[in-house]
Amino acid sequence: TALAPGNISLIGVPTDIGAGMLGARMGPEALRVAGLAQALTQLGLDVKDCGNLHGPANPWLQAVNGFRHLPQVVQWNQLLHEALYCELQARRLPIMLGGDHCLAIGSISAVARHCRDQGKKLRVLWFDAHADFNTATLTPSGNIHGMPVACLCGHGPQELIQIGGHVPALQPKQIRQIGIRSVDAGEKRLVHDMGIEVFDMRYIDEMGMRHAMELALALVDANTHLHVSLDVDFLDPAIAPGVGTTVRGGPTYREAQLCMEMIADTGRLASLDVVELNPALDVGNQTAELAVDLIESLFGKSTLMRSSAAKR
Ligand code: 4U7
Ligand code: MN
Ligand code: MN
Ligand code: MN
Repeated sequence: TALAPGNISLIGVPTDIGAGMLGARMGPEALRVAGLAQALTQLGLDVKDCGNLHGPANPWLQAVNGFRHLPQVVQWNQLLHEALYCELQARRLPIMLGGDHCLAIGSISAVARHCRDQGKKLRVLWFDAHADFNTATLTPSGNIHGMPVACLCGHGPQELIQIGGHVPALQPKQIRQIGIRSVDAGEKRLVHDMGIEVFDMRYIDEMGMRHAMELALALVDANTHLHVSLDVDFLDPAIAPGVGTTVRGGPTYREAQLCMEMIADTGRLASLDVVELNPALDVGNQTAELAVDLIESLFGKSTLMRSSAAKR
């Protein structure tokens, strides 16, 4: 199997501007303290830590017209879009260290722009307990971390949907959602109408993670840019307590490892978001350490020389 690109860039985005709880701003530091750069270096990768982006503070205001902190969310995402696009242009593999999930608007719009430049196909794997497909009228909270997929598909405020210059940044058919188990009523309708392919927990219970991932990765080929957006609340809260929006009944440690290993096997991983880690809610630094462990698998740590029998 092909190897992932060897040059990694870490981009810290310390903000909780789109979340309903404070603390995700500490995510980048917790991942650094858990040894992310060292772990990747150990795997033979060349790691550059670009440090943190600097954006507006979180003013902790009420929603206005269905959105909380829209101007600040726009600013953070514009900064991230440019920084991540630069790393992609330099042929590096960016890892965005969030921060809350509203930041996927900036990161994935940059990835989509890069893929358009390069004539590459894009596949986005969205690992999350939530569908993140709310709009101003559907949202029960006004928190923009519940809206990034809708925004990327062109449903959202103009300032957010046009960050990458091309509206919509993404087509629903480029997205696969895995681990979903909490979707708001109106959001459910929209996800369905948009035709997003969802491997929810019910599907994973019935069919197994291996089958779900085989389908999620189907047709990924040598010309595909694979982007992983990992919301840490994807994981079962028993193993990942350090998130603001826990939903019980998530994937186990082994199921999550299998996801990462199957992605590593494709050799097509080209960008990654790690978001929604909230160190203020963690037990020790265990959720950050688990995230680092999973990222190591994503970059091939647990991949042994597989026999042909094991591959079947
Ligand atoms: B996350 C929620 F109402 N759907 O919109 C909302 F349940 O990035 C939660 O996936 C969103 O963690 C969770 O506020 C956003 C809520
Ligand atoms: Mn999310
Ligand atoms: Mn989530
Ligand atoms: Mn969350």
